Amino acid sequence: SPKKISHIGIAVESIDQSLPFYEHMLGLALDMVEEVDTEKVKVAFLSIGESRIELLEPLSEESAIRKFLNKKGEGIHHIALEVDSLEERLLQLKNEGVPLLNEEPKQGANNSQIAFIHPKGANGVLFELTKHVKGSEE
Ligand code: CMX
Repeated sequence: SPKKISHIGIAVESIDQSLPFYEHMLGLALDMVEEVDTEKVKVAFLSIGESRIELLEPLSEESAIRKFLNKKGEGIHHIALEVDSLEERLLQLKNEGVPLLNEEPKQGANNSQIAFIHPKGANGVLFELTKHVKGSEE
């Protein structure tokens, strides 16, 4: 079973403009900022206990985050669960008929492997499954 909430993703128009609230008002520590080319997003991770908050800013008009912002505005975008074996879990979900956005793991932020469950199969919530890859920074 999943180990913990890896992170909660929040879609923002601008990381630069959003960060001060998370750092100075909420008092969270910034871990890192990274561009994820495969997803056409820039992300910022802030630690909170064992989990993190991920701010997502679109880098292109084709980014899923751009579409989300245009349709719904800023707000919670996804919940990411940390799993041990991503391939195994995806196969299991596929066999159960759960709609997956990608059946094969893809490259995520911080050298992780990720996959998404379609929100229509999960009560309107976009779930990401993520596997921490050894050697990447925690
Ligand atoms: N949470 C919940 N529901 C969502 C959603 C989200 N984040 N994004 C879209 N939806 C819903 C929409 O409200 C819509 O519902 P209705 O049909 O009831 O109106 C439905 O899903 C389809 O939405 P859409 O706007 O037409 O968008 P698409 O189908 O083109 O894309 C999705 C939606 C989830 C398939 C797409 O965003 C996707 O592939 N996401 C996975 C990749 C991703 O999000 N990458 C960014 C994060 C990267 C990272 O963390 O590194």
